Amino acid sequence: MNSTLVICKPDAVERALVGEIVGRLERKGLKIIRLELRRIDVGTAKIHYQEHANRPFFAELVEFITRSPSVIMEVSGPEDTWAIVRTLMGATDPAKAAPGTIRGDLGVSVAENLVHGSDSAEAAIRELNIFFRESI
Ligand code: 3AN
Repeated sequence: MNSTLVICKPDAVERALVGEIVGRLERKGLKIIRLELRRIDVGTAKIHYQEHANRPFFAELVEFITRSPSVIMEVSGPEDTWAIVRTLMGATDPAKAAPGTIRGDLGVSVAENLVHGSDSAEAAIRELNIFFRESI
């Protein structure tokens, strides 16, 4: 499995940064296999973020990811695509995200940090199955 799930979150769509983010993935050499503009529903958001269910920011996280459309993508590369995407994304906290990364260059908020990428090969399979059920 060399595909991973990438989401341009509502803040990225609202700020018209989808082209910038997709362009960075493409310039790196990754391929967009599927791409869909979709407002994520609350049920799907809770399943997707289930590992954070007990965190204090869970309600805020679900509210944010469902407030307006996201761009949901399957992205493919030769191997370990999830790890390549995570490097391009930068650290979760934009204060720690290195310049040159998506979050380091474009974001200032830990809650609204523009992009989601699966954090392991197993997570990629799980998350692609959530968002593109028919494809797995
Ligand atoms: P990443 O998105 O880098 O994998 P995670 O998995 O630790 O980061 O967190 C998932 C999402 O939860 C983040 N992208 C962010 O939107 C939100 N989040 C993480 N930490 C906080 C926090 N301290 N306050 C608000 N939202 C947070």
